[in-house]
Amino acid sequence: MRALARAITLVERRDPSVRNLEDAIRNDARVPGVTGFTGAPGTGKSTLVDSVVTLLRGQEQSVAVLATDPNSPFTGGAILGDRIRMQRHALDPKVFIRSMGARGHLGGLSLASREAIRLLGAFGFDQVILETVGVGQSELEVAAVADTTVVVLTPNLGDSVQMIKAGILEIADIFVVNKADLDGHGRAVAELRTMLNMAPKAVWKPPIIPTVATRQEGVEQLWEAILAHRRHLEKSGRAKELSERRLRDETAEVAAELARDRTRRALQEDPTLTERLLKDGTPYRTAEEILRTRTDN
Ligand SMILES: Nc1nc2c(ncn2[C@@H]2O[C@H](COP(=O)(O)OP(=O)(O)O)[C@@H](O)[C@H]2O)c(=O)[nH]1
Ligand SMILES: [Mg+2]
Repeated sequence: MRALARAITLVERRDPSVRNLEDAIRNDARVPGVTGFTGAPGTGKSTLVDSVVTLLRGQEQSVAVLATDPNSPFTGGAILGDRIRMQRHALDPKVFIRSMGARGHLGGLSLASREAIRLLGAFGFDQVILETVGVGQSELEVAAVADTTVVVLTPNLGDSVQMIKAGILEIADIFVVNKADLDGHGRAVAELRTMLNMAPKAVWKPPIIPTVATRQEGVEQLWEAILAHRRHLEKSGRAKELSERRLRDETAEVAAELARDRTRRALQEDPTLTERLLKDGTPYRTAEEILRTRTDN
């Protein structure tokens, strides 16, 4: 577990040595199921994830939770509230809980989580759960990494309006309307259903699962829905398509990262290059020249 935590720290920092990890783990072909939980802060994602972990442990499955926080540069540990909330799993060696930040650049979060998922697979984890904090870009990144994306809403309409604005409805494979113990829950579910019925017909129709995360209610139904979605991905050929697309996308993102690093280094190390750039004001030409002529990495 220490080794795993250390490796994830390297991945999170985008340390160049992660490239060597790849060779070490490539043959460990285990691929964990990856489920993303996303939604506005306070909707109950962490509570729900904790309940899902309990359910999975009851089935003897090992599970890793990565809580990604796009707002922190990187955290290297669990977000305090989540650590407290998930404390009951703290001593379970088959549960790994970790919060991850991105180093602030676009794509950093998805790159780091993809590599972390590979590591978790190599360490034998059956299931990986990603929880994202906040609304926006990070959620789209997480949806690109997860097999199944669960969008968590509550009877609080503000949440849903925010979701629609952020384009979150499109990325949902499953909707959870949590806090079913609160007033207005039935109405929120009905409104969501109406909204979904207006969407263009798709092969997969996202189900709406009501839950009370604090009482573990609806959690089994939620897991059933996740498994049903996974079966749908397999049967329709979409799973294969997604994993191939992910590898292509990831390669392009890694290439962009390497090129950026190489360019920064070249400009740092070569004062005449920098001088000419400043004098001519030609970033495109300079970048092309660096990528054509510099091969160190
Ligand atoms: N009434 C009610 N409160 C809930 C439920 N699920 C979570 N909460 C509470 O909502 C608050 C935010 O939960 P948390 O899991 O931290 O939300 P997150 O920010 O989405 O991870 C906490 O005080 C939870 O106890 C629920 O089903 N019903
Ligand atoms: Mg949380």
